[in-house]
Amino acid sequence: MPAHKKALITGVTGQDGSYLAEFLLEKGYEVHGIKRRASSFNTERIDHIYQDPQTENQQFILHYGDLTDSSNITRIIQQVQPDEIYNLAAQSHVAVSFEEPEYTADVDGIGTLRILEAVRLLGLSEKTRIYQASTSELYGLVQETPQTEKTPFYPRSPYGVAKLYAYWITVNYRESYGMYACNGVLFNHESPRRGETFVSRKITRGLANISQGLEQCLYMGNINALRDWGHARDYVEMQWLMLQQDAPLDFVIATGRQISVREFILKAAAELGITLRFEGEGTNEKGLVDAIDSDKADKNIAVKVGDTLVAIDTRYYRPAEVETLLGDPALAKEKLGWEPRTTLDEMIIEMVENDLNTARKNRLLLDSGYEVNQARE
Ligand code: NDP
Ligand code: GDR
Repeated sequence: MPAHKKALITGVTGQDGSYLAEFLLEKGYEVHGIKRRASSFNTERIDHIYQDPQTENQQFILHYGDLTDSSNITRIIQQVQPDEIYNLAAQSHVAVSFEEPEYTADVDGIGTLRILEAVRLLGLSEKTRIYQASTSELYGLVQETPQTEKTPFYPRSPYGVAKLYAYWITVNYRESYGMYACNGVLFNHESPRRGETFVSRKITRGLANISQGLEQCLYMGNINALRDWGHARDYVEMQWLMLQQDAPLDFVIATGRQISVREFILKAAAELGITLRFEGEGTNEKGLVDAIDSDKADKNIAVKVGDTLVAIDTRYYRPAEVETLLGDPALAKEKLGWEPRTTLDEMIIEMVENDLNTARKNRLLLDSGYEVNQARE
């Protein structure tokens, strides 16, 4: 690789953006990232790799920007002249997309078009390769299992629909203008850096807090949903690999295994040594979480707060749900030589350890008479 290949990452402050920036810096890239202006610092995930603008030979450079602002995006791409663009920025929360559908369409759908069009208009179509963060949410109401690159799409949320537009506009620019642009259809991937309101992190953080007496109850939505969960650190490597091929191709990235949200809760609880308790109708012998039944929760009979540790709160239900996702990563294995390294159990242990550390620190602070304020939703 020639020295100082340049990459531009949108969404660099997010989970994937932070792992990808680390990965590319290690590979010797000059990495540019787009961060949003916020009223408080929003760079926690990348603070450890931050380089002052005064640094000699600065390799990690941040730009203020927003995918809703075409002129800003065009100017940054013109200035950076990137060899590779990783479009990771998105309003990425499926449930929130039902509350902010128009904004989600603007950022997740049209935002992708803004990048493709900027590259085309700036005459960079031959130089700049583009990775689009596509998603298993495209499959939505699944038409076949496991899902492959050929499975038909049927998105079930404003997020999924916006990402469907982004998927096809990426394919369209590739076919129309010969651009090296491709979609990574990634299944759920998590890590200790996962946003706190996604289900995996909500579980590990909530149960870690419960184990330290900082919270009493974990309120969940549809715990029967099935997902194919991998580790974000493994998945960003594939994002890079997809841009190093002779020709652009879209790939499914998944582990090929699925478990339910309910099982995820039980695994995290076991790691923390918590016996989950549930009091209310339908208590059963196997483990009290098994007694929580989404259908009953609809009728408001499965929830009893008090010393209950896990309860269903229908506020976390979605207007339309994606019940089951299971990916087949055979093509990625064959053509990219890619396989996930981290097992689900290893990932859960890593996430639990991280959240337990924080919970213990907060416990210590509280016991020493200091206030602890934690964001909740
Ligand atoms: P995160 O939510 O952790 O990160 C999203 C990033 O996008 C953040 O840096 C966020 O900035 C930024 N962003 C949000 N809105 C805008 C905007 N209007 N303009 C510029 N930047 C914006 O997501 P992940 O890292 O988990 O996911 C990365 C990408 O991959 C997303 O596109 C997501 O939809 C997609 N994806 C994720 C999967 C997963 O399981 N994680 C699976 C499949 C696809 P800020 O920090 O300021 O909020
Ligand atoms: P998802 O991830 O919607 O698959 O999108 P999320 O972790 O939010 O939900 C996974 C499943 O868990 C169920 N669930 C809950 N979800 C949340 N957030 N909170 C709860 O309390 C809760 N209880 C049950 C959900 O209903 C769902 O079925 C993620 C995002 O990263 C997207 O950006 C990405 O495209 C897809 O993964 C692949």
